[in-house]
Amino acid sequence: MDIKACLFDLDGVIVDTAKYHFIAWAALANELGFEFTEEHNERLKGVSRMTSLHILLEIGGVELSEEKKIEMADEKNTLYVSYIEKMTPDEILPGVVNFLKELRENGIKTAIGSASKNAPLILDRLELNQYFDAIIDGNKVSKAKPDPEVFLKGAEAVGIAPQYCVVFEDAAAGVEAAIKGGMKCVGIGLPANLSQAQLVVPGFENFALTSLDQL
Ligand code: B16
Ligand code: MG
Repeated sequence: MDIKACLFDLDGVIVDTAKYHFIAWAALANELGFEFTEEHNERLKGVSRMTSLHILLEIGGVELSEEKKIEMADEKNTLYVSYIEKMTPDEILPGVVNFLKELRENGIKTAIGSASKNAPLILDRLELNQYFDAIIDGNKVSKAKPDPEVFLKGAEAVGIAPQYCVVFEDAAAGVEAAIKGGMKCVGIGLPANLSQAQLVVPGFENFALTSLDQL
C-alpha cells in the first residue's frame, strides 16, 4: 500500500494518560459518594470529557443539573491537568519516537487525531510537537469517534487523500472512525477489542515503516 500520511490517536497510542484520567474521575466519584474502579475506567477510553462524565454518573446512579455537570467536569479537568503538567518525555510509550523519526526521514506526513482538549499541553510536555504536521483535537471537532471527522480533518490538514492514510488507534470507536473515513487502521492493543483494524500490534516496539507493507 502507498502510505503518504500517518494519523495518530494520542491516549493509549503515544502515551498512557488513562491512569491520570482514572485518578481524577475516581476522586470525583469519591466526592459524589461511590466507588469508580479501573474496570469502569476502561469505558471512558477514547470518549469525550462530557460523555465520560455521563457514563460516570450512570455508574454511580447520580443525577445532576446541567450546571452542576459542567462544574464537575471542570473540577475533574483541573485535577487531571495538575497531573499532566508534570509529565516528561520519559512517559512516551516504547518505540514511538523511533517510528516518528522514521516517518520524518521518509517524508511521510503526520497528524494527531485525539478526542482530548488537552492534546496540545500533553504534546508540549512530551516534547513531541516537532514530529507532527497537524494537531486535530477535541477543540477542533464537533462529532466524536466513531464519526470519522477527527481523522478526515487530519488528512485534509496534511493535504493527503484518505486512501493514502493509516490511522493508529487503541479504542474500538477510533478504529471504526478510521474505517468509516476510508482509511487503513493499525490497532494498538489486543486483537479481540480491535477486530475491524487491518493489523493489530501490541505497541510500537519492533514496529517500522516496513510493517505497513502488510496492509
Ligand atoms: P480531555 P484520545 C481521549 O484521548 C481519552 O482516551 C479519553 O479518556 C478522554 O476522556 C478524552 O480524550 C477527552 O480528554 O478531557 O483531556 O479533553 O484517546 O482520543 O487521545
Ligand atoms: Mg486512545
